[in-house]
Amino acid sequence: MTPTNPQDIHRPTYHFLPAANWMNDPNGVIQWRGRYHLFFQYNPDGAYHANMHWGHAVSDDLLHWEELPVAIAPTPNSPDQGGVFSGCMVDDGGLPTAIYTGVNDDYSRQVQCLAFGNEDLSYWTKHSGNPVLSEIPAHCFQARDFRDPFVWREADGWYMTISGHINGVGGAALLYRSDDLRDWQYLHPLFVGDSARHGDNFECVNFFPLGECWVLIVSSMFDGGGATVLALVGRYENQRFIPESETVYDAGYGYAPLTHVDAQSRRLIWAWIREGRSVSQQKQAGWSGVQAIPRVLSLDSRNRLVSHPAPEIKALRRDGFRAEAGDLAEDVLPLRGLALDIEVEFDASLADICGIELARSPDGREKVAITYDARTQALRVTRQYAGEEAEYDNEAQGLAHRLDPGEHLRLRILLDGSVIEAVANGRSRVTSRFYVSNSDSQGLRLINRRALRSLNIWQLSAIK
Ligand code: DQQ
Repeated sequence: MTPTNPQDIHRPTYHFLPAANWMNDPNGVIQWRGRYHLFFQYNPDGAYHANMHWGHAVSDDLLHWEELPVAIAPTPNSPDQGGVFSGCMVDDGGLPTAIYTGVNDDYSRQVQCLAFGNEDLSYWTKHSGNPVLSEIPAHCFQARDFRDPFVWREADGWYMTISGHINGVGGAALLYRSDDLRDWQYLHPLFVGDSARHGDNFECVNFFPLGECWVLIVSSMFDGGGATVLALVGRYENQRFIPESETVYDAGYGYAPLTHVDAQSRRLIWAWIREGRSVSQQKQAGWSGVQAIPRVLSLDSRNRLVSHPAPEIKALRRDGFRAEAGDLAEDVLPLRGLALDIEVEFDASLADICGIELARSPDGREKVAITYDARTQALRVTRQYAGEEAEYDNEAQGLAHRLDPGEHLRLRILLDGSVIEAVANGRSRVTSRFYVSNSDSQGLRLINRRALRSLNIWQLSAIK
C-alpha cells in the first residue's frame, strides 16, 4: 500500500473516501439504530480494482465518517472466493442482512449470497447456505453478468432485481420473489432495455417507488466502451416496469448509484465518483475513488427526477461570498478555493452562454468551465490544463438541459480537490474530475455576469 500524501491537493477534503486504496460502488447503505452505515467496494491491497471486499464507514450526521475495519471479505474455497461484489442491505425483522454477489477468480461465475450483521454491524457472518441464487435463466444471460442484487419488500414478500443483459437485445433487470430471502423464485424480466438507447449491459439496478411513480436507475455499459447512469420514471404494473420518461442521471464520472430510505423517509442516493487519471497515477497517489455527497431524490410537478445534496452539508459552510445582479464590476471573483459549495442563478435568456470557471490559474490557462448554452440547451463541463495533459481525461462532458418557460438556470456546484459535482435545476447532473497542476489554480470567474441573478459561494470545512 502506498501511503497517501497529506499535501495531495487532489484529495477531496469533505467527500468520504477511505484512508487509502481503491474504492468503488456504494453497497448496502443503511441507517441502523440512528447511524448511517456506508459499505463500499474496497481493495485493501492497493489503489486498483481487484480483490473486492465490502469496506465500512459509519456516520452520525451524513458528513463526518469513521472508517471501520472491512465488513465482508472473500472466503477461500467458497462462492465469493474471487470477490465480494456489490449489493444491498435489508432489515429482516431485526436481522441486518446483506445480499451481495460472490464471484470466482475470473468473475465468470456470479452468484447471490447473504451475510448477517451483529447488532452494531461491526461483525458479519456468511449464510451457511450460500449461494442463495446461482442459476442464470438460460435464455437470458451470458454467464458473466448476473449481479448486484437490489431487494425491496412488498405486501406479499421480498422482491429482488438482478442486473445483466439479454444477448443481442440489451441490458436487463430480472425480477425474483422470495418469502425468506433464502429461496428465490424467478418471475420474469422487470425491464429489458434497448441496447442502442440503454446500453448492452446493466449494472447496479435500483427500483423503488417515488411520489406516485416508480423509478428504475441503471448503470449501463455499452459494448463499444463507455458507461452512463440512466433514470427511468414510470409505472409498476403486473410486476413489470413500464417507463414513461427517461433521462441521464449523471453524464460524467458518477456511477453505480445505490438508493435507500433513511429514518426521515428520505430516498437518498449515493454514488461512486470514478477517477479521470491514469491507473499508474492512481497507484502513485495511493487512493482511487470517492463517494458522492448523498442526495435526496424527489419528483417535480412534471414527474422529472430531481436530486439535491442532503441539506446536512450546509453545516460545513463557513466564509462566503455573495453577489446579486449588477453587483460585480469584474468577472474574476474575489475568492479562491478548492473546497466550495456554489449556488448561482442566471437569466439564461440574457446570454448565449453563461456559467462559471473554477480551479482557474492566475493566467487563465488552466481551468474547468461549467457552462450553459441557451442556443443548444446544453450543460457542459470543459477542462483545460496548463501543463501536461496526457495522463488526464479532458474530453468535454455534458447533456441536454431544457429550461421550462420563464425558468432561470440554477446551478449547484460542489468542488472538492479534484471532484466537481454540478447539477442544473436539480435535474441535470454532470460529475467531473479535474486535477490542477499546481496549488495556484484555485480562482473563480463568471462567464457572462450580465446574465447573473444571484451568486452564493461558501468555503466548506474539511471533515477530518
Ligand atoms: N462494480 C462491482 C460490480 C458492479 C460494478 C464490482 C459496477 O458488482 O457491477 O466491483 O461498478
